[in-house]
Amino acid sequence: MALLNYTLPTEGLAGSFIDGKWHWPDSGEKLAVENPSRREVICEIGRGTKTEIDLAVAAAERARRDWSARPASERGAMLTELGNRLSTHAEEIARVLAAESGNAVRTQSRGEAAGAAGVLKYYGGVAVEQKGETLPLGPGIFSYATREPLGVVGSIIPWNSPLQLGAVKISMALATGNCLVLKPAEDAPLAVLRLVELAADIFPPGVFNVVTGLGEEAGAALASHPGIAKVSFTGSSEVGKLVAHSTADRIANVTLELGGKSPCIIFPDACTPERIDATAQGVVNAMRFARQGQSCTAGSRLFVHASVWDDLMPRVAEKAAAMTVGDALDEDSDIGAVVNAERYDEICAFVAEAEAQGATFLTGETPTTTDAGFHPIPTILTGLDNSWRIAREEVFGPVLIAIPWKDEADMIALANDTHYGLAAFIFTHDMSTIIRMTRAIDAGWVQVNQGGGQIPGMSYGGIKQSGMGSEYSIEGALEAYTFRKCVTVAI
Ligand code: TXE
Repeated sequence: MALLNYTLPTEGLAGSFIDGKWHWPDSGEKLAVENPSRREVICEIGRGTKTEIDLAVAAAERARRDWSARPASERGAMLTELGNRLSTHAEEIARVLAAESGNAVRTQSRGEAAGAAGVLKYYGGVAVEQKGETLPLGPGIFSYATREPLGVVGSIIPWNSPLQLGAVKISMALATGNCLVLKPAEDAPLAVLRLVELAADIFPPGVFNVVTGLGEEAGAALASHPGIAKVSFTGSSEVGKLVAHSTADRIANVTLELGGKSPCIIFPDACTPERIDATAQGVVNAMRFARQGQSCTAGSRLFVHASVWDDLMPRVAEKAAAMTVGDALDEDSDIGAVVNAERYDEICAFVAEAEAQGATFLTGETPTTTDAGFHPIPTILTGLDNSWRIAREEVFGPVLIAIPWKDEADMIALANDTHYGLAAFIFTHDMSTIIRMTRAIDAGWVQVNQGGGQIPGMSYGGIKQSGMGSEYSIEGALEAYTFRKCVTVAI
């Protein structure tokens, strides 16, 4: 099927990739993948279940000893090759990504395709850094430790950055000598499947398997599979807890990258006439308005010093309101569509509830459910209480709540009054304030005077209910995907 300059493995259908071959579920059952900008079905994927997970885990198990015995440089070269192929096909894959996820092609999907290639190339390069340790115990004895792969890894990814997260999970597992069974999100599996096509003749059969299907079927079967030594999950805190329970039942290793409710904190010195425009833009970037707010790091709680509120907030509201919302494949769109009806309706419900509780709109309005695409409007709310649901739960939509502050200690207490701890954004140019605030805020990643994306090489992960373990760096991969095998030799 020619789809947006993109050809799927099978005519209009895409199955799983197991043991180096495309596989259609024996049940023949399918799931439709919809373009959320247009509400039209663009492809059908196989509804894989425990049967496919069992086949994939068995294939990975057969492949893993040979794979882990290969030189790290060889494994790294394969990841680099996949990264190069992704770069060559980046435009085509970015369009698939925009069509299935709703992330606008110009502002988001092209950057994600480039970022995913960058992740593969980074891990391709650092795979050789899987170094061990030695212990000087004296003349009669020598001790060392090697970093060994855990075995077969099961990775489950969501739909908000499917290609980038697919690249992260593939890279971290394979660079460290593990084999992988990956389950993409049912809403946005196609860019990942295209990546699989590119990878098909690079990796030996069984090293890298993908099973498409529903979370509660294929996902749950993967997380609870006794042959899976480690589960790496990115998604909601709710499902993250289910995954953690299933791994606890068999004492398997787990990495969780869950939600966030990140504070974005503005100090007066970031709002001088020369700086205020960059600060307003930084707030818009940190909030991830261009990603429909569907980012776990989104700086969705804005704390603005009361002395600069009247100067800054109109600028932030103006920038948000000026963003063009439209079809994700339209080059004019800054903002695309929310991934599906359920997520869209949830955003509508959050905003309607806050409005009923008395919140004021600085821009935006309560969205209404639509038969056209799921296009949300950038919305900024104020006049609310930290106990409200909109202030406590992850909205995962372009909805920013703004709170004025005067006393720093009170503001810090509010900023930390959340069960999440993924990211924080601080806007100030005073070094003492930067150091004081980065120490005070509970977050895995603090950005100062910017609202950028993840960087290969820099560990990324949260604390509290935002998860455990870190990704994007070789250090994170070694900690989370290997164990130390210690050896003591009497000489
Ligand atoms: O996520 P789910 P949903 C948050 C965000 C969003 C909310 C719900 O707040 O509004 O979660 O999104 C698979 N066992 N984030 O419902 O269900 C599922 O198939 C094993 C933040 O889409 O967690 C998909 O592959 N797997 C987040 C993946 O889990 C299961 C990104 C994520 O889906 C499963 C996404 C089960 N029982 C949502 N149930 C982030 N950290 O960025 C589902 N899955």
